[in-house]
Formats: sequence, structure tokens, C-alpha cells
Amino acid sequence: MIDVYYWPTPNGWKVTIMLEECGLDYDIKAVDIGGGDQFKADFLRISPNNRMPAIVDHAPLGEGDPLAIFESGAILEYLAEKTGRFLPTETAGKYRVLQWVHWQMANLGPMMGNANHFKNYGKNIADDPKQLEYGTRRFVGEVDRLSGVMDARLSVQPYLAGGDYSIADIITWPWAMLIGRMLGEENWETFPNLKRWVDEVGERPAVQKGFRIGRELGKRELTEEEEKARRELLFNQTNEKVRAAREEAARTAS
Ligand SMILES: N[C@@H](CCC(=O)N[C@@H](CS)C(=O)NCC(=O)O)C(=O)O
Repeated sequence: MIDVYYWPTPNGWKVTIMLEECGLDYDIKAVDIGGGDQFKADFLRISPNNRMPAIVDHAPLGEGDPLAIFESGAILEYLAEKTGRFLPTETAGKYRVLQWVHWQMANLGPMMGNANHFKNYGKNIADDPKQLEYGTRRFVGEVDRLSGVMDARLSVQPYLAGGDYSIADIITWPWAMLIGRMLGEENWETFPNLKRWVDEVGERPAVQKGFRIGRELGKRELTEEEEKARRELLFNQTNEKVRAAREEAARTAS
């Protein structure tokens, strides 16, 4: 059994979609990131960067003790290796896929996250709307550029890494399907090849199922006070906060 430390967000969906694609059994452990679960001692021992998703595989590849992994890229690579699916084993094919996995982790995910922050959350935080302008332009501009990169790629290949459907597609889809929210739904027509791929991948039963997992978790209406506390928790994370949480984790471990 695999424990999945999870909240229904794009980075979480990558893992549930992969588990569904592979037909592996898993158990969801909710990490309410608006409520501070990511700073709890038990979670930090698994995911020291206080971010979900993370997994613990109780029957790991190669046997031995339960294996804990954080970072969605590493999790998908591990699950691909464990099941022998969605990642070629010969060297050229493997790195053809892994370069796109790393591309997503270092580019599309962070740029979409920051674009979303400035465009959508920022207005509730910044005192002066002008503070948001440069950040919005910079990160939405990057999302536009990266959409062009994917569109060009998908104009000559059915899947992102070329060859068959792979973990490069699984890891990229949960962010790519939200591009309309960042660039405007009307702008999908600028990226017809990307749109074709988003729609095709989105029709896969495992993708639909993984995307629905735990949807109810993020749905609770928050009071204004709760909303304010959530923003403070998510958008004001200093090294002191991380250090205090780590010290608490170490104290409760001994
Ligand atoms: N690079 C990480 C990013 C994970 C990440 O940013 N997770 C967010 C939710 S999508 C999170 O846990 N946020 C909690 C926080 O900001 O404190 C991955 O792909 O696993």
C-alpha cells in the first residue's frame, strides 16, 4: 500500500493520476495546506520542504523499509520504475522523457504558480495594485512563452516527449489544462496543438479519476477570518517559521 500525502491541487493530481494509470492501491492522507498541516512534525519528517505531495511506499521497489519520497517529479519517476510503465528503460528514450519531466518541474509548474499568485491571490494581499503589475506581466508572460514551447512540440509529436504517452504528459497535464485561466480562455486558439493534447489526455479514464480524488477536501467555505489566516500561513513563510517547525519535529521525535 502507498500512502499519498495529498491536497487537491495540480501538484497533487500528478500523483493520483499516475497511481490510477498504474492501477496501484493507495491511501489518501489529507494535508490541509491552508490549515497548516504541511508544518506538522509527522509530515515534515516525510517532506522537509513543507510541501505536498509526498508518498510513503510500504512495499517499496527493492524491498526493505518503507520508502518516503517528496517532490512530484521524483515520485512519478519512482512509480514508473516500480511498475515499468510510462518511462522507457533504454537510455535515449528514458532521457527523452526525463528532460520534459524536469522541464515541467523547473518551468511550467513554478511559472504557473507565480502567475496565479500575482494575478489571482495578489489582489487580496498587496496594498497597492501597482505592486502586482510587474509580477503579473513577468509570470503570465512566461506562461505564454511556455505554452508556445508546448504547442510547437505538439505540432510535430503526439505526446510531449515524442513516442508514447509517458510521465512527461502525466506531470504536465494538471498545469497545462489550467492555461486558459492564466491567459484567457479565448487564447486557446493561439495554441491548437496544445489544446488537442489537453483534450485527448483529459479524456483518459485514469486522468479523469485521478483529477477527481479528494475534490471535496478543498471545497469548504471559509469565513473571512479563516481566509485571512490561510493567506498569512501560505504567503508569509519565513526561515524562522520553517526553523520553528523543524525544531518542533525534532523535539517530538526524541
Ligand atoms: N515542486 C513541488 C511543489 C509542491 C508544491 O508547491 N505544493 C504546494 C501545493 S500545490 C504546497 O504544498 N503548498 C504548501 C505551502 O505553500 O505551504 C512538487 O512538484 O512536488
